Amino acid sequence: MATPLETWVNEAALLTKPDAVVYCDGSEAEYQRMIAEMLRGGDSYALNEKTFPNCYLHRSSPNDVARTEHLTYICSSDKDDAGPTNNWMDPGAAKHKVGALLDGAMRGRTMYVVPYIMGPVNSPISKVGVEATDSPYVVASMHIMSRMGKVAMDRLGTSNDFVPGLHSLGDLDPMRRYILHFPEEKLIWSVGSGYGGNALLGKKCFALRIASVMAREQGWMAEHMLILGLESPDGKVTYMGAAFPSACGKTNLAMMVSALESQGYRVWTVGDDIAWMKIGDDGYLHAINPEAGFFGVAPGTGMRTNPNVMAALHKNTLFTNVAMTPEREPWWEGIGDEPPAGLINWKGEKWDSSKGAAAHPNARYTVPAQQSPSISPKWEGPEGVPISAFIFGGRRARVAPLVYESLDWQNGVFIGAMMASETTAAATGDVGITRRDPMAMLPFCGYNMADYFGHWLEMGKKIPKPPKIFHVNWFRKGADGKFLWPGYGENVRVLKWILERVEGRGAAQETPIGYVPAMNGLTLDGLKISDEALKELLSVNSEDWDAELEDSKQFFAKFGERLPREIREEHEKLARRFERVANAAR
Ligand code: OXD
Ligand code: MN
Repeated sequence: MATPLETWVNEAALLTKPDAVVYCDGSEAEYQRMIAEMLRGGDSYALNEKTFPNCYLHRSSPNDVARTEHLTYICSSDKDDAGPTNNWMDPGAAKHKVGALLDGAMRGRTMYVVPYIMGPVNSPISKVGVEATDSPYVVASMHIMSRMGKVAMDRLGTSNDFVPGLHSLGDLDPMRRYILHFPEEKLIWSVGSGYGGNALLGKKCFALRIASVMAREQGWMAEHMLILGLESPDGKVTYMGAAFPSACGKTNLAMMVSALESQGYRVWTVGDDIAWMKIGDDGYLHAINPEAGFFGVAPGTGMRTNPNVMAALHKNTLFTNVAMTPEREPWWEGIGDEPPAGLINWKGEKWDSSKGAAAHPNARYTVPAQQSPSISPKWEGPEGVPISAFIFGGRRARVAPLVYESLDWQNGVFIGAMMASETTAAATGDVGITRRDPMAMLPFCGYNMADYFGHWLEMGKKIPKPPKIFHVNWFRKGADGKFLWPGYGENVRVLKWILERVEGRGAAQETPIGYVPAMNGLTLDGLKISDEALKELLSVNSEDWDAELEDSKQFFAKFGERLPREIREEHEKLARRFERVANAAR
């Protein structure tokens, strides 16, 4: 008798009509076969074998370089279950419409069946997914980004406990591109794109959109969070999860080389993008990184911003839409040197500065996580790591101070819910527009965000030792338009304050938005920063916050009656705290 996996694969093959169906085993030989297939396809190139062994450059179709949020749908039976921040399609109508695009889409191609585990192989928090795809680039990327093939088959056996995802490149026409999620069925369909976030279905589609639904149903959390461990001089490691929107520095923070290393503070990487968390027997929320690799933004990455990842990228790495030097080495803006003569841009053209950026602003590297010198010895521990702090953050030129701590869990959930950030190149659309992005999950929550806030509030009641909640902003600018804070390795100074607050220490001042470091609260030795800049970085400007209160009110109004009462209450309390400060100053 056919197993549930075979039954699903047979149905998928009946629809897409591939010439052949190949079950992937996850072996090195299979990886090399995929690479050979990519090289034959003409859009991939081997890089310099001496300096970048086993590294390849892939050029995607120029109209397929980022996540396409406007073509991403949640297909719940009831539109309200998708909520006002998601695109919605009726599940039947979606299957009809996109089924027609998938019908025969794999003719002349091979369907690769990729069984994969999200999370460490033996972790009870991990889950199995299966992606059927006609893209060798996707298979090769899944080799790096997940534990796949035989290990996943062994875990799955004959069980039906897996999330199926059907992916076809289709004809790569954005007019026929859809990324569909069926949250009730726990099914994914993606057609018309080969871009990572749209096509590596284990990542955003499963590990966030579908998993967020499962997490609410089953009492755990699936979040768009990096996971790091901060080691203190006594050798103790305190783990933190941080949610920032796409391309706001999660990877750099997770892999940071600490500016306070000589004082004994060091950062260990557990994950750089996604955290799955369950309450452990010790009362802490325990986090695993469901992924096995980093799919990071290349431009802006260099020895100054992320030396650990630069060390990791010299072998076994797939680069997408970066530029290439005459020595066949990858190159991008911000790598640290001037563009060399003879550079070929991401489109494969001879580059000169009149052609704009040489690498696409959302060019990526896909690299095994274990290659990072900063990888935590605990990163594959089946029990996950206990989380002591959550950090929310965004890209804000004004408004949010460098760091502040919430008054309590409910207030922290509200801080996450009103998070906003200036948009980046990780998704198609305008760059630099401020948008509300609650918990950095706006593009990734598989259900109504009002219910998602409710789930956070419920979790707060269930976790015996809940993480403390903070907010950071590395991107605040002064009147001269320059960043006030140096960022990168210096961010450890902020993590140190967070650690101290978790331990009940750390000098702070209470403000209407929460606790901000006192002027002497941060460890600043060895850093050149003026008192004025520090004051501005830590200031809470009531005019900015009035505008923030008004804008967030409009955002929350979208959810109508479904918005949890606690969020409305927190909004009112924040407004009242500002009023009290204003009255006292009169
Ligand atoms: C990512 C994203 O690729 O958030 O991680 O876009
Ligand atoms: Mn991300």
